[in-house]
Amino acid sequence: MAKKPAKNANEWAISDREVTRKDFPPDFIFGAASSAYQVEGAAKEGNRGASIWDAFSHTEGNIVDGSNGDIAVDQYHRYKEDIELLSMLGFKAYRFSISWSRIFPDGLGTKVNDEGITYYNNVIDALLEKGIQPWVTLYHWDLPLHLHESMGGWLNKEIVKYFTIYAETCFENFGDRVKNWMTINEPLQSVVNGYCIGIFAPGRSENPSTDTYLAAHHQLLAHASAASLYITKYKEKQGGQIGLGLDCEWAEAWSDKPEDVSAAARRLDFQLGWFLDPIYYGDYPEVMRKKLGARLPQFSEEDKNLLRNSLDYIGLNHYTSRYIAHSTESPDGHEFYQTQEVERIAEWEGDQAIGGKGGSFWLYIVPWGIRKTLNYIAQKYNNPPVYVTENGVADEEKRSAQLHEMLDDKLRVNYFKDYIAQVAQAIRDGTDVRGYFAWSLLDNFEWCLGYAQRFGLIFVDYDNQLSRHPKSSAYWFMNFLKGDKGNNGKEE
Ligand code: PNW
Repeated sequence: MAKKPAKNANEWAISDREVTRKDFPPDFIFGAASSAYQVEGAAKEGNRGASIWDAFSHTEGNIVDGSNGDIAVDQYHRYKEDIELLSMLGFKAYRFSISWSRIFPDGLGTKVNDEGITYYNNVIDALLEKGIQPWVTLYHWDLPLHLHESMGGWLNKEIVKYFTIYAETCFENFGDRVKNWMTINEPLQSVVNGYCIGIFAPGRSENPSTDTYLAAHHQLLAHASAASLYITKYKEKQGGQIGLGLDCEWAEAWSDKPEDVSAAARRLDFQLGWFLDPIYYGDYPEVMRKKLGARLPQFSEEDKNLLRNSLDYIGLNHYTSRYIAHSTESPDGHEFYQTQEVERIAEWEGDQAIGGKGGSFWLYIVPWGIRKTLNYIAQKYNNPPVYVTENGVADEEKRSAQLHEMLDDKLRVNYFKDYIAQVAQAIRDGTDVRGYFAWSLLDNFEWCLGYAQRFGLIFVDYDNQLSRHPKSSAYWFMNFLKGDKGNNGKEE
């Protein structure tokens, strides 16, 4: 394959000065994000039912360091301390998720667990007391285990009904105070890793060529059902908005050859179009229908009606970018990439990588990729409101590092500076970006990678009672949010 000349980073530089809060409109919202299973712990407290992640993480061999989320970073007991930290750093929003099995322990929706309601009421009230908006995700991958075991979870269409009951229970109980909802976080990661590759709960890889698309189909229908219910019954009364959280790497064509250019476009259709085309255009992208044929489920007219206008905003989770080349034999191996006929390239032997290496094997630092992704969404979907609901990087592995070294996270400070500058540029390009959430407030349980991968602005000392220590990146945000930094130190 012809080597692509590496892009010159300067080509994408926006300005010599550091990004400032003033590069964003005053009502642009800055927050930090987390999810229930990754931070709460208290797995057996408060009458919580088990989720698929409890079962998955307790099965030997599934989590690289043999850990699980039983205790996680104990936010269940320490939410006040964590909200105090958010407030100290100057964040105006906290994105967290509700654990479905705290609200309905078996998922069935017959009896609400009052202890779960009380816990989230406490969190919401504590946030509001500090002037921090609660941004609530209803589903961040922790399906009640009973729903999986008794009926096949996301593979059964009945799940749509149970999700809707759960969602409505949350709107009813919390919607007087919660004005920003997200139905589902990253259906793509949850179905590709959960039903094709098998490295996420529920750990299935038996029928990748059908289950993956079926599980995604039901997540879309669950989104549409819950979001339409909110929009028709609660939105006006409660005055809030509801969105869907989608992850997308930027796909940069490996070369100017037509087959690579169309491979990159196809890749974006398999990442974003998969979920957005049904909502904005009434069906899956044509290229998916063509390549998948009967393996791709169909929408009924009723489904299409529910999907249409089922979004007030798009939540974009963005971390990294890849070169994409056409390939009929994808070295990524898995069915999902084979079907797409793409090869994802981050580094090529002897060539320059697409970006610097972040602390996770999959994460390359490509700030311009977020601007391109935001502009792509604006152009393809008629400039809808977008919030960047996750963006961040894991620390470099430093096994023998001292605490003070771990706290001086220069890599992350630079990552945030450069990515946030590109978000500001996307706004100047005309995209309707309205907010930005850093992933993550705290180091936490990074799914199958356990606790070794630290994405936090705040260090959690797993060897010392889970004590919290803000890293340099937390202080960078604090200064940035005060709006008193930048312009090379000079005031405007
Ligand atoms: C997101 N990728 O997952 C999740 O929403 C978070 O819960 C998670 O902690 C965070 O990103 C960091 O990983 C992703 O391979 C996992 O491109 C993998 C990818 C993207 C997002």
